[in-house]
Amino acid sequence: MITHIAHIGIACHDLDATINFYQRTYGLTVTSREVNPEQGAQEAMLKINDVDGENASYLQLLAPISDDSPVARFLACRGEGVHHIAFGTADLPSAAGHARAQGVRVLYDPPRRGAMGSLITFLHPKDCGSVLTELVQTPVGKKTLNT
Ligand code: CMX
Ligand code: CO
Repeated sequence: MITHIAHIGIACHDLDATINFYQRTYGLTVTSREVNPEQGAQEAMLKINDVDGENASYLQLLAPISDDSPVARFLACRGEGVHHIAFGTADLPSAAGHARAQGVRVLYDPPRRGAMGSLITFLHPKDCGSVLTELVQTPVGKKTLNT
């Protein structure tokens, strides 16, 4: 079952400049900044709401660290903008299995490591009305890798 919007992923060329825009314009602050080599991206998580724990919502700002990464290819084809939406769930295998049973391609099985110690998988955008969709499970009682 999906419980909340975990984050909205935004692709950008310059991570520092984009963080600065969201700080300046909306007063958002960076909860976590990390590099995910497997995803070929450096990223910053900016918290949107006041909810702590598993059900918080974030903006995920993404810049590529390699030219053959999904974010680099997206930037080359479409330019900066919304890259994906991420739904939160307490049971990722079940949510992914439910989507698969509807004929939606699940890209990672088993799930991989996402931002802040989460487990993630993606649903193919061609099966989701051209929306790249991520499913996220945050470890219970754990807000970030560092806590
Ligand atoms: N949103 C919507 N459609 C997208 C898309 C996106 N982000 N990325 C690609 N597509 C579409 C393309 O427009 C293309 O459509 P057309 O055939 O109509 O032109 C189609 O998907 C295939 O495009 P492609 O460039 O050949 O595909 P890629 O090789 O880039 O692969 C995908 C697409 C979804 C399999 C790949 O981006 C992927 O594996 N994504 C999951 C991983 C990821 O995005 N990681 C970064 C975020 C990490 C995180 O959130 O933590
Ligand atoms: Co994401």
